[in-house]
Amino acid sequence: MRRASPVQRRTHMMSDEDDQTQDDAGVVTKTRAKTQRPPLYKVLILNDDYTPMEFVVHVLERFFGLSHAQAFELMLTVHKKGLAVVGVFSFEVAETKVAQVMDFARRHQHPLQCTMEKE
Ligand code: TYC
Repeated sequence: MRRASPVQRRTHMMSDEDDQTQDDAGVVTKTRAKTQRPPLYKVLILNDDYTPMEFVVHVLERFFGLSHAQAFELMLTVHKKGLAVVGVFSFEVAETKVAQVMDFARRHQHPLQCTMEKE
Protein backbone atom coordinates (compact mmCIF):
# COMPACT_ATOMS: atom_id res chain seq x y z
CA MET A 1 0.00 0.00 0.00
CA ARG A 2 1.17 3.51 -0.85
CA ARG A 3 1.97 5.75 2.05
CA ALA A 4 -0.18 8.90 2.33
CA SER A 5 2.88 11.03 2.71
CA PRO A 6 5.82 9.56 0.83
CA VAL A 7 9.28 9.60 2.38
CA GLN A 8 11.40 12.27 0.76
CA ARG A 9 15.03 11.34 0.35
CA ARG A 10 17.53 14.08 -0.37
CA THR A 11 19.48 12.90 -3.41
CA HIS A 12 22.03 15.70 -3.60
CA MET A 13 22.49 19.40 -2.98
CA MET A 14 22.24 21.39 -6.22
CA SER A 15 23.48 24.56 -4.52
CA ASP A 16 22.99 26.36 -1.22
CA GLU A 17 19.44 27.21 -2.24
CA ASP A 18 18.28 24.23 -4.27
CA ASP A 19 18.01 20.62 -3.32
CA GLN A 20 16.47 17.58 -4.88
CA THR A 21 14.44 14.88 -3.12
CA GLN A 22 13.13 11.58 -4.38
CA ASP A 23 10.15 9.81 -2.81
CA ASP A 24 9.82 6.02 -2.58
CA ALA A 25 7.92 5.97 -5.89
CA GLY A 26 10.94 7.57 -7.55
CA VAL A 27 9.37 11.02 -8.03
CA VAL A 28 12.05 13.71 -7.98
CA THR A 29 11.06 17.05 -6.48
CA LYS A 30 13.18 20.19 -6.45
CA THR A 31 12.71 22.61 -3.58
CA ARG A 32 14.15 26.08 -3.30
CA ALA A 33 14.97 27.35 0.17
CA LYS A 34 13.81 30.93 0.73
CA THR A 35 16.85 33.07 1.50
CA GLN A 36 15.90 35.87 3.88
CA ARG A 37 17.35 39.24 2.99
CA PRO A 38 18.32 41.34 6.01
CA PRO A 39 16.13 44.42 6.54
CA LEU A 40 17.49 47.74 5.22
CA TYR A 41 17.40 51.12 6.93
CA LYS A 42 17.13 54.59 5.39
CA VAL A 43 19.37 57.26 6.89
CA LEU A 44 17.76 60.70 6.79
CA ILE A 45 19.16 64.19 7.29
CA LEU A 46 16.78 66.86 8.58
CA ASN A 47 16.76 70.55 7.79
CA ASP A 48 17.18 73.22 10.45
CA ASP A 49 17.63 77.00 10.36
CA TYR A 50 21.15 77.18 11.83
CA THR A 51 23.52 74.53 10.48
CA PRO A 52 25.64 76.12 7.72
CA MET A 53 25.06 74.73 4.24
CA GLU A 54 28.78 74.05 3.79
CA PHE A 55 28.83 71.96 6.97
CA VAL A 56 26.04 69.72 5.65
CA VAL A 57 27.84 69.38 2.32
CA HIS A 58 30.99 68.35 4.19
CA VAL A 59 29.03 65.77 6.25
CA LEU A 60 27.57 64.23 3.09
CA GLU A 61 31.00 64.00 1.45
CA ARG A 62 32.76 62.69 4.55
CA PHE A 63 30.30 60.13 5.88
CA PHE A 64 28.29 59.15 2.81
CA GLY A 65 30.98 59.20 0.13
CA LEU A 66 29.22 61.72 -2.10
CA SER A 67 31.06 63.95 -4.56
CA HIS A 68 30.97 67.67 -3.82
CA ALA A 69 28.35 68.20 -6.56
CA GLN A 70 26.15 65.33 -5.30
CA ALA A 71 26.51 66.53 -1.70
CA PHE A 72 25.60 70.10 -2.62
CA GLU A 73 22.52 68.98 -4.56
CA LEU A 74 21.33 66.69 -1.73
CA MET A 75 21.93 69.43 0.87
CA LEU A 76 19.73 71.79 -1.22
CA THR A 77 17.01 69.10 -1.37
CA VAL A 78 17.05 68.86 2.44
CA HIS A 79 17.07 72.67 2.73
CA LYS A 80 14.01 72.99 0.45
CA LYS A 81 12.00 69.88 1.36
CA GLY A 82 12.85 69.51 5.06
CA LEU A 83 14.55 66.12 4.87
CA ALA A 84 16.01 63.58 2.48
CA VAL A 85 17.24 60.00 2.46
CA VAL A 86 21.02 60.12 2.17
CA GLY A 87 21.60 56.38 2.01
CA VAL A 88 20.21 52.89 2.65
CA PHE A 89 22.22 50.46 4.77
CA SER A 90 22.11 47.43 7.04
CA PHE A 91 21.05 48.19 10.63
CA GLU A 92 24.62 48.27 11.97
CA VAL A 93 25.99 50.51 9.20
CA ALA A 94 22.99 52.90 9.43
CA GLU A 95 23.38 53.10 13.21
CA THR A 96 27.08 53.90 12.84
CA LYS A 97 26.45 56.64 10.23
CA VAL A 98 23.79 58.27 12.42
CA ALA A 99 26.11 58.21 15.44
CA GLN A 100 29.03 59.63 13.41
CA VAL A 101 26.93 62.49 12.00
CA MET A 102 25.31 63.33 15.36
CA ASP A 103 28.67 63.30 17.13
CA PHE A 104 30.35 65.41 14.43
CA ALA A 105 27.51 67.98 14.50
CA ARG A 106 27.53 68.13 18.31
CA ARG A 107 31.31 68.64 18.40
CA HIS A 108 30.89 71.58 16.01
CA GLN A 109 27.89 72.89 17.99
CA HIS A 110 25.46 72.60 15.07
CA PRO A 111 21.91 71.35 15.62
CA LEU A 112 21.97 69.07 12.55
CA GLN A 113 19.79 65.99 13.04
CA CYS A 114 20.30 62.58 11.45
CA THR A 115 17.95 59.64 11.96
CA MET A 116 17.24 56.20 10.54
CA GLU A 117 14.07 54.30 9.73
CA LYS A 118 13.33 50.81 8.53
CA GLU A 119 12.75 50.77 4.74
N1 TYC B 1 18.74 75.38 6.31
C1 TYC B 1 20.17 75.55 6.56
C2 TYC B 1 20.57 76.99 6.26
O1 TYC B 1 19.84 77.69 5.60
C3 TYC B 1 21.01 74.60 5.71
C4 TYC B 1 20.76 73.18 6.01
C5 TYC B 1 20.61 72.27 4.99
C6 TYC B 1 20.73 72.72 7.33
C7 TYC B 1 20.41 70.91 5.25
C8 TYC B 1 20.53 71.38 7.62
O2 TYC B 1 20.18 69.18 6.86
C9 TYC B 1 20.37 70.49 6.58
N2 TYC B 1 21.75 77.38 6.73
